[in-house]
Amino acid sequence: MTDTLAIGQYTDIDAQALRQDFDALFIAGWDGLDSLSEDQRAAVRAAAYKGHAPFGGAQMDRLPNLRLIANFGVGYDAIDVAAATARGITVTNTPDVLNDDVADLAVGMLIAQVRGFEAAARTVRNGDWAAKGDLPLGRKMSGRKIGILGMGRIGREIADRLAAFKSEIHYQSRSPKDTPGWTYHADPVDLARAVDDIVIAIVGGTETQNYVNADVLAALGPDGVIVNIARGTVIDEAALIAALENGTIRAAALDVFQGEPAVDPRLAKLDNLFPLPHIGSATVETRAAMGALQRRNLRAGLDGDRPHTPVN
Ligand code: 8YV
Repeated sequence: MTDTLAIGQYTDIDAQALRQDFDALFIAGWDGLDSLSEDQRAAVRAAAYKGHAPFGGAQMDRLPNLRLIANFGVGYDAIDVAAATARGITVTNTPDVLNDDVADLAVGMLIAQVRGFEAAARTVRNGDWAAKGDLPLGRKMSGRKIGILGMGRIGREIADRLAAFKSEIHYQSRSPKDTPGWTYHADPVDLARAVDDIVIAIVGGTETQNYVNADVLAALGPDGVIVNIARGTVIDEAALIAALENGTIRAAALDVFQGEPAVDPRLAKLDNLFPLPHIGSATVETRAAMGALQRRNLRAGLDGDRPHTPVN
């Protein structure tokens, strides 16, 4: 009986590797646990987890011999790490291998909204360019003051890229970091007041729920663009919808949403929102690297070695 349970939607390549290297048993989601026998559940020592549905104590208790949860992704806010630690379960994630992709996406989304790419593309597609002529002007991207919320590994990659756009970088995080002259703010409202645009790169979870609220949006102001590549929970979506509707801020670009993949229809229909379906790490190269790191963690954990990238 296999000791590895793969939970979630895997690509054919990852599924094949998990089958070949670990003889993994697959379930698409938590409902699938019911289809396993008690013996199959008791045999599971390692879970390869992919997805954003909560993985809490209740699920862990149905796998009584679970010792490792290897998450496919850097963010592990879906996993109750305290519950895992209390049960002697190690949790791992896939940091660093996706930093470039997520940072590239964040910068692309920011430029798209500062210059107004989406509205502009629409006028070519619907004939408005020929019928109505030129659009109102966008704003110059180079030289804007950008605030990064969260100066972790991904935040730093975003800031490094923006330096090439002659941006003045400001950031807010729990404590000041060693940076090449970027300006630290202890408070997100102070950050918003000091910059033109904000890129959100903080971790998700209960600690950062609605961190970007109506006060932050008001402080950013009517020329500001917000980009979120972190987690949907980090923005108060009701406040964002109001701010986009009444011009409190100019535009937003979101790769993540509260309750995704369902998206609030009021948000989805706003012309000044550029929405993407959580594709930050979605490239062939990066997803291959994430899968490989997940499997290295699984191998180490099952062999009784310390995994490569543990979070507890
Ligand atoms: C997802 C992500 O893991 O790494 C993260 O934290 O949010 C993504 O890369 C990916 O969508 C697979 O679930």
